[in-house]
Amino acid sequence: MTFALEANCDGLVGPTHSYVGLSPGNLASTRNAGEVSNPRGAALEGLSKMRRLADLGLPQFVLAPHERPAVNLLKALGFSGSEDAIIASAWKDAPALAAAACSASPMWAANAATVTPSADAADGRVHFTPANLLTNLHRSLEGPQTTRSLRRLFPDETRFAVHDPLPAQPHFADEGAANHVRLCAEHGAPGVNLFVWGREAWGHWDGRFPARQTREAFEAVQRRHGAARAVFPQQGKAAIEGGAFHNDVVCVGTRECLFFHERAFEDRAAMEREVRAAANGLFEPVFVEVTEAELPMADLVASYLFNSQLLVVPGEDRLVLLAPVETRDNPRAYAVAEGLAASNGPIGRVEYVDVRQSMRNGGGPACLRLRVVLTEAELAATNPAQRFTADLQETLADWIIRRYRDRLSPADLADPRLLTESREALDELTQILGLGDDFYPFQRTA
Ligand code: SUG
Repeated sequence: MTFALEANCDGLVGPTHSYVGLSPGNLASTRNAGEVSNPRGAALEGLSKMRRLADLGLPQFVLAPHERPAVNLLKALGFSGSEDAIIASAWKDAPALAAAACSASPMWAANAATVTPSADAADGRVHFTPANLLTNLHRSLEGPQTTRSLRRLFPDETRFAVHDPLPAQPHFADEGAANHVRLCAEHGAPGVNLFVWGREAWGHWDGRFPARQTREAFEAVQRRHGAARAVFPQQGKAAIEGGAFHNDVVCVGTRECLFFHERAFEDRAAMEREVRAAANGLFEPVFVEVTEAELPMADLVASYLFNSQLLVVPGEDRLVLLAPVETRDNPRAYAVAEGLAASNGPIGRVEYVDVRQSMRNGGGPACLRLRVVLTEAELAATNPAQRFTADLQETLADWIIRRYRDRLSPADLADPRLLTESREALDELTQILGLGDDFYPFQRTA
């Protein structure tokens, strides 16, 4: 076995972070629609979380926000004239389209791609399939820029394969790593890959909320990546119904530990049987299940207990759960979390982190990061300018404070100055993160 570490690639919050209620089935997004956001505060919260991970000794990377407002979307939809005129007429005639073009949703990097580490991939490279995110208009814009972004961070094609997103077709609706869990004895050892899907492409979906991931999408990802030891459990319909729009709202796994809610899987017994069979001879999976009686779905969604980062921390035997402060503030979720740490199970302690700005759009600590298991040689082949350090934190904090607003209402998204402000900020960011001068669409047409 080659030694490997798990790196976290966090999506930096963009200057248009806002509460517009764009995601049906994501209860926080719906509930907070119309609120005033604080893009500066949100971006700084994200930086503090990255700092905490780096301080724990884990490799941490920064992924750049995407260009927003996405004027190219509005142009494609028939709005014409100068960019200011395009934005103004879109807000006047089709505000839902204009709002979608402003979303800062690429911050939720767990949805950026599905990743297969080299230990599991048939050709020994690290494979990425950027998610097409086609269930929601505002997220369907992300795939091409995410592809570009991952190719900058993982440029060496002898070690990394960054595929194109799956065909943008409802049969292949794909939300990336938010629905993928990898269990293993050690990060560098062969793993078992759980590809958790919500609906079948040719099946009938009658849920109140969308099932965002198809089985066929994940089967295609598994084939492309040559991902070994794959199992395909179905998401619990009751979980989606209760507001768990991604599996990572009800489940997180690391090393041999799968930590999940009783509603997470449609057929929990089959899931366990299949995971045990796939892990046979490699490791003994540990299933840590929380029942509905211990944590009702409503508290689960309010606390985001399972949307935590479950970490192997150097020097610590047991896993560390990095949970949102909402877990600490929910008596039931807090009791579950602290009870786990006090017991003799795989989770040794819990830390709490404040990402409230993101949480109000349904994105907890686990949503904000893409996990990438890397050997030391692979780690050395990444773009060094995107590696998070105390110096980079200082540079980015200064950039955020100079460039971001601390108040943004949904109506402010129509302000034509926001386009110029955002572009100037992102143009500077490409220098900071070593992304070149052709990273964003606006840089390529300038
Ligand atoms: O896709 N929210 C995101 C949250 C993504 C959370 N990611 C994971 N669970 N991995 C979503 O629903 C809300 C944007 C708005 O409503 O303005 C939003 O897109």
